[in-house]
Amino acid sequence: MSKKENQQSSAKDKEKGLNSHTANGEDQFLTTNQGARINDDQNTLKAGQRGPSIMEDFHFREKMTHFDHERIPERVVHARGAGAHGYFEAYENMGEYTKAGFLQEAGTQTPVFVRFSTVAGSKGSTDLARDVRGFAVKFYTQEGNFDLVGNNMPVFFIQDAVKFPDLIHSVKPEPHNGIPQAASAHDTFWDFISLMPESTHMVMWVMSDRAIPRSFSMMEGFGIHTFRFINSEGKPHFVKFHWKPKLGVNSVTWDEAQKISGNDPDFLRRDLWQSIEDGNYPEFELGVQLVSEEDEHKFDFDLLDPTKIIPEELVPVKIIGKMVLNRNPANFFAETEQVAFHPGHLVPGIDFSNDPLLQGRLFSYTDTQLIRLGGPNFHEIPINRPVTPVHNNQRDGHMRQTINAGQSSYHPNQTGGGCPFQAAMHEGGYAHYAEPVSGNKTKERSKSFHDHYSQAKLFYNSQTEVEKKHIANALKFELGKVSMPAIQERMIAQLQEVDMDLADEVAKHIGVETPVKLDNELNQSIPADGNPEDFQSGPASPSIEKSAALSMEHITTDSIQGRNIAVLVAEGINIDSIEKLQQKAKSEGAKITIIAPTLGKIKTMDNQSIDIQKTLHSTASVLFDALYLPKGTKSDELLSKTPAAVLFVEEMFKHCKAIGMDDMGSLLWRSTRSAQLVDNNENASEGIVLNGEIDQFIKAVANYRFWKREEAGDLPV
Ligand code: HDD
Repeated sequence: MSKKENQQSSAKDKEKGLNSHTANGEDQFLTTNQGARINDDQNTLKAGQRGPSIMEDFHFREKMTHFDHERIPERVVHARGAGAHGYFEAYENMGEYTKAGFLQEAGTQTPVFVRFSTVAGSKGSTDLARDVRGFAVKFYTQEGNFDLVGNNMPVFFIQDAVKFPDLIHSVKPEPHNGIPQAASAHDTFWDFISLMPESTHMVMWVMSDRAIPRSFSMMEGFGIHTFRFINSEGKPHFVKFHWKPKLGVNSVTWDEAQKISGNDPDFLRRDLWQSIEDGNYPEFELGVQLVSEEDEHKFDFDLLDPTKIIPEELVPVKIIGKMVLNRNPANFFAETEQVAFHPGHLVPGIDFSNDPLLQGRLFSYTDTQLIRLGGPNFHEIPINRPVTPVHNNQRDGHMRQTINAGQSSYHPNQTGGGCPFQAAMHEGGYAHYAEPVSGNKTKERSKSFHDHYSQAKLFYNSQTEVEKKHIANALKFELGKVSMPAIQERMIAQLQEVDMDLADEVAKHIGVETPVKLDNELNQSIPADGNPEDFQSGPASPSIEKSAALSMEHITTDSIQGRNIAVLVAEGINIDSIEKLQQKAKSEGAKITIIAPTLGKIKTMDNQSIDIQKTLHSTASVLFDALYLPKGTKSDELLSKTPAAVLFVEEMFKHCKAIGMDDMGSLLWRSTRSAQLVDNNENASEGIVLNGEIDQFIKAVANYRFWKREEAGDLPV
């Protein structure tokens, strides 16, 4: 078998491996765990029909005991998530930079399992919390598993892993009352952040709409840390990993996020599941930024500092492959819950840098799986198994599956003929990059990590006016919920370092007087014996003014794949345009949902009938990407008198989404305040298609948001 065939068969190997552990009760008898067939699963064994239950009922005891132990601890962070299977396909030979086998030949496919997640909320929290999203990918390569455990934002809050427990304690529900769930808008989070100037860059990202994505398939992913690629000659290159979504980067608004959280807390998980069921497979391209060892110090930031990006203007992103997610898990617990990622799962050709956040992570992930998955054998759980053989002298422990035959469980040995052998590098043995290191043992932080504001400013300056406005609104919401004035003041002082207008606007809203003088002593990230002067960040001076890649508005697509278009109807509707729209949407991977005041079938204008999928009470405008109003005199009149229908249209308008209609004289449309705003303000009319032109409407759906409407006037919804 050629190397390529070998790689391509690994997708099948992984599926086969999972299938061999997959059970399906179809056409089977109900049994106990010992395989005995069960005759009665409806009643416990009793002494007489109305008598006490009897201990002897082994079926009842086994069933109940298993149930009592069904729960495992949720992840301490990233507890809520959704997973999907798929494959990664390399575009070209990357041998010049890395010897990693899965990146050596165009067309090589590697099976992957991906888990997207929120960070702060517990397992049952809402998908649309304002939060970072986890983006973890497990590549089942022919050289073992490679895990790229990233987020949807390219930087992190802290520079050193020792602060991770503090960061997470501050954002989690407050310890005295357990409130709030899945929200950063509370005192302890902002207290910590305001005392950690290094978090300022990340705060800008988290306050942007990137923290409320429209879909897991419409967000970027980042490996964040600088890693190393090593080629077959041992030559290293620094590398940063990027995932670029085929569907562009889109988010919802904060008003929508809050309403979606009530209407469908599973919005993002459902969207991922449904897209895969519908055959609209989410796709991301993998990109790398490569920096030679010689260029390590040519930037005005430290490559090892995880609060910094390498602007794409300085080092372009080279696209090297794509990932397609094409299969839903068969069982949420077995796969999505039990999957165990680790940034230290590497293959030859990929290595670490000395980023102190990355180095600390290398300890945490195995440690957390030991408690979460109950022991040292979690690598044997089917979703975690590599497609390559596993042989070593690790033995025993809770729930061991492998039956390790033979006398020898140590190395070197004669009893086992010296097996299993160590692998030389040319046989694929992993050898760590021999980076020269020297220095005193010290807890100091490098001075090259002290600039906390330049890239926060670069990010803010790179946003469009609308994006800046949304950041300001997010800060008003979050800091407005903080009850301690001193915390609010410290945050305004941080914002002053980024942008004076932003700081002023937020300060005014929360009743803080500007300018606030930053009290250096409050920066408690300084060690006990440290001199505060040594830890002072200088004035923000980004080396470039703006970076287009930082604004979501520049990462768009013409595709309407994955979008959900609402169509409002009632008795007497004309279905001609619905059919046209349905065909067009389907051919482009979008969906339409027919919504009416009641469920069931309704009669159309020409006495046909159509099925209603949702009612105005069982759904909400915020769950859809665009709206279409077909004509029909009777239905239009009815809907115009239905307040929920009017609200639906107003909200669609307010959230700047495309609205199309067959007839600009639609009574429903005319009865909204949105229509008046459109009549009186040109800015408000963008994305409103009044002439029944389906192609024009579809173009507007692809454009997605028409932010100018936000300037046209507030709607009272
Ligand atoms: Fe982490 C989970 C991503 C810093 C400790 N992390 C976890 C997951 C993702 C990330 C996506 C969920 C994986 C899954 O779906 O199962 N973490 C990141 C990124 C970081 C980061 C991108 C910074 C660049 N993490 C970080 C630090 C530490 C941890 C600094 C501790 C020193 N992370 C953990 C953990 C978790 C985890 C406690 C909880 C569940 C798990 O590992 O499997 O070990």
